[in-house]
Amino acid sequence: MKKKLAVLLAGAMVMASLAGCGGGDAAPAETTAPAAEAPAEEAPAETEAPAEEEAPAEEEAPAEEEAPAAEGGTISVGFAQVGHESDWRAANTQNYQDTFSEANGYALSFVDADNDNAVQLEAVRTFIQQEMDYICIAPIETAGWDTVLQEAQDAGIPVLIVDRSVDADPSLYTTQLGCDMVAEGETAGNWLAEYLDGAEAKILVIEGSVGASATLGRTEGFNNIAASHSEWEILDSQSGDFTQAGGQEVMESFIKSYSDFNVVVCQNDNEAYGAMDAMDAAGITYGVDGDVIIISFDATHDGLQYTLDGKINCNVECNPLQAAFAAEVIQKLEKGEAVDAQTIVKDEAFVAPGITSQYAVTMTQEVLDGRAY
Ligand code: GZL
Ligand code: ZN
Repeated sequence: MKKKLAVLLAGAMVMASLAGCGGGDAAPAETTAPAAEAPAEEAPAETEAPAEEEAPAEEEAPAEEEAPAAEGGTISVGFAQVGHESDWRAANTQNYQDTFSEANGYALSFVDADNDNAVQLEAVRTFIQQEMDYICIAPIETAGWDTVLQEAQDAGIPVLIVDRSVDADPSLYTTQLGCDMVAEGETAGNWLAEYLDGAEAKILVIEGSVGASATLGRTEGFNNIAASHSEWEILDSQSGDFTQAGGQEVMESFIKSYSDFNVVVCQNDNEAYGAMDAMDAAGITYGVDGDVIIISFDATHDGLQYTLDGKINCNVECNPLQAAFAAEVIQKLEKGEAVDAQTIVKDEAFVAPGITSQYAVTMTQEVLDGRAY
């Protein structure tokens, strides 16, 4: 059967894998048993987004995908990547290039969209014209995707939304995979509440790129917790665009405007490095022995080194090694198997030595040495 038609039928069997919500009940087995095969002429079934009250299953990284069956030939994959704004992004890109290698049976067309929405949309349209077997998109922003996703679907090309998420009809793409950004924001807030133990907080937030689901989710999650702490005040929140230069620039402007802050939330490690440079220049101390608490996200190697050194108090991980999940989806579709509509990539949090927390692992050299990125 022509590859595209086989994939369309497989798409018809796409199911959401829902894990039971909390409360100790064992999560039901993932619903990966394919529905009755839809007749060829039917469009793929709607891949209902998981119902609000049920969370998709959290996944451990699947084992390295073995090379696809020789008779399947090379699988062409177009990947429209956000850009090269951060260490996290570099690790994520490397992981995709290592996984979707020729040796593993893939022909990867990679576009670094340099944080430019127009470039990213253009890249996806080019992949459609080139009749890629699959398209992966790490969306710079959540908005503006319905039209081009419809074009890809009309062309019979399955789309995987990776790393971040889109504000589009879920039936327009095959799967979404990435970390739970709202949960990451809530972890940061819960840790801060535990650490402050009722003490006042005057908080500055250096947000990620405007309109990115990582920014929106981390902001929403942190604010969910801040809402129940009247002793906290969020003085200001500005985008540092997930870059070190952006973090430094925003922190310099914050220092000019505010003198009484005692918490800085940086929505990724590179912004935290920039914020630390700005505070160093202004003679402001931070970390476990300083006046200002720093919370960061990503838990990249250097970010965890700063956490181990006590410069960053809490670092919430977002695992960039996600390509194996995308390869698993593609391998399943190649075999006509059902795939999950959403995959949440597990992550955790880390705190500086001397801090113990129910929400995070206390950093040690062994923890740092044991990290994969
Ligand atoms: C998170 C990812 C974010 C990282 C930043 O999944 O989208 O984008 O937190 C990166 O480092 O720029
Ligand atoms: Zn409180």
